[in-house]
Amino acid sequence: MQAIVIVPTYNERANLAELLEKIQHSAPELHVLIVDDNSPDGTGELADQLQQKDPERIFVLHRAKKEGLGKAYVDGFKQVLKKNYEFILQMDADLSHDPSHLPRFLEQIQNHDLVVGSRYLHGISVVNWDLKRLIMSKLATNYVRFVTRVPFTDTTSGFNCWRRTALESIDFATTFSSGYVFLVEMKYKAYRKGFRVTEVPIIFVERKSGNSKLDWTIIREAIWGVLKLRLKY
Ligand SMILES: Nc1nc2c(ncn2[C@@H]2O[C@H](COP(=O)(O)OP(=O)(O)OP(=O)(O)O)[C@@H](O)[C@H]2O)c(=O)[nH]1
Ligand SMILES: [Mg+2]
Repeated sequence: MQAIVIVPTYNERANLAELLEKIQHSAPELHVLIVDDNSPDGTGELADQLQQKDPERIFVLHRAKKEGLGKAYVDGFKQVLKKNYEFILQMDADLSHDPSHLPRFLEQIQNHDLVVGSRYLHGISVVNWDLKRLIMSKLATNYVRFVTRVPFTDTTSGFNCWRRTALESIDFATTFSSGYVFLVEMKYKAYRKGFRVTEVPIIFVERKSGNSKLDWTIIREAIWGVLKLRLKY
């Protein structure tokens, strides 16, 4: 199996070692690419140390500065597409995405081109979110479905698995969003191109430390970003 998971990190020093251990436990053959944006808490140095312990399986891409999740992913995707990986996963570093779900993605991608991890496939599978956050996330997902007509129950999910051909079809030179909308933009483009998409249920656990960064600026950007996506593509 030639598969790799890309994990973008910004100040994830407290979570990274545990995450890598759990990935190895659940999917021992899966390679990992950590894409760190020069985190001030030293996540990048820790990533290098972990890489040196397992250089055949763990890789690190250091970026100069924080530019948002989307930009980090674009660089990560470009790097892995130069190698011969057939399946490319993406997941958060803060343990919100449980690596025990990985085998399910790898199973489903055998006969699909994009597998989306959904928090809303069977009711709501989110742990430790307050009502406000839950309502905002559900509203966001329904808004995206309404505007773009994508069939996903979780349109903003960041836990996904791509077949190489689907990922290659996305022209990263024209991806315009850097934050949450990037996750919507990629799913929308793959769906519009007719790739075989499906969802698997995931349980999302809110990070234990740190506050949510969701604020009105992000929400405003997301509302416009999704409209722009629908109008442009
Ligand atoms: N390289 C890089 N990674 C980022 C950046 N912003 C966020 N990340 C990472 O992307 C993943 C998702 O970001 P989170 O901060 O968990 O976003 P969230 O889950 O919506 O918000 P929280 O409620 O704070 O967890 C995490 O692994 C972050 O470390 C960035 O600018 N650059
Ligand atoms: Mg998070």
